[in-house]
Order: sequence, then structure tokens, then C-alpha cells
Amino acid sequence: MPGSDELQKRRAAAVSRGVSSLIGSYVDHASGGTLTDVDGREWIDFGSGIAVTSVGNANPRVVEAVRAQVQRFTHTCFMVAPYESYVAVCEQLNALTPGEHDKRSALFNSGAEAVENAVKIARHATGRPAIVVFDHAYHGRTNLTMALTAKNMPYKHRFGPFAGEIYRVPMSYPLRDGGLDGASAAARALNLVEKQVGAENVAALLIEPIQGEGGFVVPAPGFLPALADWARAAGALFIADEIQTGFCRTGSWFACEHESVVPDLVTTAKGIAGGLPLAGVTGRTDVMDAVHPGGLGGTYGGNPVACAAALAAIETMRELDLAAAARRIEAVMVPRLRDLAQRHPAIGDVRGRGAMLAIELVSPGTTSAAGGPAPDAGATQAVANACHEAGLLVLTCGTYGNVMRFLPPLVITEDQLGRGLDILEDAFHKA
Ligand code: PLZ
Repeated sequence: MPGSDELQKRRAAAVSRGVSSLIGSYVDHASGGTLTDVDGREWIDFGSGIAVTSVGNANPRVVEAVRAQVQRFTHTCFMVAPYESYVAVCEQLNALTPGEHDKRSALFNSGAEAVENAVKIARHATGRPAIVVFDHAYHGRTNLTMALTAKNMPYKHRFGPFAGEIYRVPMSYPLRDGGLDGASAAARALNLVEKQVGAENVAALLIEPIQGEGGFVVPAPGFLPALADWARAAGALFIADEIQTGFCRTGSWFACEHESVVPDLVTTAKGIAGGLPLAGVTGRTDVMDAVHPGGLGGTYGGNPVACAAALAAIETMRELDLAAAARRIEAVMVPRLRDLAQRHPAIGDVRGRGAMLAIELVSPGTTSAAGGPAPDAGATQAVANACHEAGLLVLTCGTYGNVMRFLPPLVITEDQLGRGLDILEDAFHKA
């Protein structure tokens, strides 16, 4: 196997520079909580391939399910010749997503595709055009989902024109909105919807219950329930984008559960299938079945290999109680992050839930146009680089590029978690 330096050269001559990578090392193999690169160096994984490998990389049960499925058949297209595992994944999604009501699901390939389909379904079922999204939102990179995503660079810059009938309103962001309580933050957003869009034109409110790419923003308590209540009264749908938060990541199967919010539609992807590409839209039967037969689909959506992987991953989450594992990760990490914040005033906030945690880096004592203390993207990058040099894979995020996020696989060992946190602490001392 060629080394990373050689692979970088080949890549530069073959791969579009529009696709970039966080690190310059190429992966040879990976397991529970670590990656090993082609030069034999081991990395502690605090990213899980962006919240995907929750059951661990190359989880043995997922590997075996995939192996068995590729031997039986690799693809038929569910729209042509159906198979059991697609049905079984939909049964699991209907049972696991919030709410005891009757549900139906449909499967797709990627998170963006699931969000696009949720929007199609919501518009079709309500007969209304408007989709309301929030500041800092991330919903994907396709044309419709770019319109739903907030941040210009790198996601949208010069990729327009974008789809219409998308309206953006302020998010609840306690560090940056003066600590507005959830009800007030919801009233601020919904007042704009009523005045500028008109409640009767709204097909759906679409929101990540904890924002992912936008900065791991946890809305103030009461914000999500107030939005869901308004949607119900207005005859609009409440769509929870649980693509990053779902499947035990936040310490429960879905993040909406923490506030007892029951969405009309839920989008899922990432953690669902242990690393294979699969996504879903799940929701109220009357909404999902409003669509005419043949109105939803695609060649690969719910591919049998991905479905087999999903069934194995879900079984693993259930058996190992990975929601409890996420809560244990929170219990280990949050005290150490708080302690670090005590010693480094640049850490302006420690937040998140379960194994979806973050620190936001700021210039202490300042105020800024972003609301709250000035974001410090430079320091964030410097700490992330120091972590990478020391073998800890951490990701950054946020509208201002100043949030360091932690998404370890839920099966990470206590020892790996501790070593990762040691590296992070060291990086702060050095940076
Ligand atoms: N909705 C909430 O987090 C994907 C994107 C990384 P896809 N987030 C990682 C990048 O820079 O492209 C995501 C998400 C939420 C939708 C998506 C989109 O999911 O599977 O990447 O299409």
C-alpha cells in the first residue's frame, strides 16, 4: 500500500479540489474507536465519520450482515422487485421514532435526499408551498437542501440560483441571543412567519433538534415544543431533521424525546446503518400516504446491503443499550470539558447532549455582531490542528467556524475516551 504522501500526490492529479479532506492521512483500517492510517499510525476517533459509525467502524455484526446479503443478492431496486429487509427497516423506524401513532416510512440514499423527500411529502400533503427553516441550519448540499442550509461558504457560494418558497427565521441560540428563553425565542421566530409568510401558506417548519454543522446549537428548553404546538394549530407540519442527532447519539433514540416533542415527519440517515449509505423519512400515515403510488422512490433507495447493515446496527444499539453509552460518554466528557473551560477562558460555552458535545471558542470579554462574545475561528483551527498532530481526530463546525465538536463512536472504550481528552487538554496548553 502506498503511503499518505504518495496518495496525496495521486489525489491532487485525480480528484476534484472541490472535494476536500480534514486530514492528509489515508485510512487503512478502522475499528471501534480508532482509525489506522496507511503509514501505520493510530488515530483516536472523535468524529465517527460525521456521526455515522455510532456502533463502531467495521462493527463485526454489521460486517457479517453485509457479507451475508451481498452473497444472496446485491440489488434489485425496491420499485422493481421488493425484499424483506426494506420492510423490516421501515418497521424499525416506525417503532423507534417519537410518538405512538400509526406511521409509514420510505428509504433513500443520503440525508439530503431524505430531507428533499420530506419537503416534497409535506408540500403534497398540505397543498401549501412555504418551508420555514432556521438560522445556522444545515440540511444538505443538493439544490433544494442548499436553499434550506444557512451558511454560504463553503456550501452555497456561487452554486445558485436556489429553490424558492424557503423562509429563514432566527434560531434559539442561548450564547448569542442574550439567553432568550425558549418560548420568547419561538415567539420571535413565529411572529416573523405570521407576518412575512402567513401561517396558512406554511407547509412545514423544518428544524434540527440540536443543530449539527451550524455549531451544535442546543435551543433553550421550550423552543421546540412551542414550534411544534404552533405548527399543529396552523395546520402545518413539524419536521425534525434527526440525521445527525438520531440513533442514540444524544442519549435517547431521537433528540426530540428530550422535550417530548412528537414530529409529524422525521428524517434519518448517518448512524442508521453503521457506515453504509441509507436514509429514511418516517411520519404520520395520513401524511406519508397522501402521496400517490409511484410518487416517491429512486434506483438505490433502501438498497438491500444498506438495509441489512441497518438492521444489524439497530440490533446492536438495542442490545448494547448505546443510548446509555452516549449518556456515559457525556458523564465522562462534560466535567473534563468544564474543567478545561475554567482554565481556558477562550472556551465560551460547553454544550450538547449525550455523545454530541461541543465547545465554542471566543475572545473573552468582547461583544460582537454575532451576538455575545466574538467567535475565534483561528484559535479553534489551531487547537484542532494540534489535536490532529497528536493523533486525535476532531471536527470543527459552526456558522463562525469556532466550534469544536465531539462525536465519538458510542462503543469507544473508557481508555480511548480518556486518551482523547488528554490530547485535547494538551492541545489547549500548546495552542
Ligand atoms: N441534515 C442535520 O447533519 C449531514 C455534512 C457534511 P448527507 N451533515 C454532514 C458536509 O460538509 O457535507 C446532514 C445533517 C443534517 C442533513 C444532512 C445531509 O446528509 O447524507 O450528507 O446528504
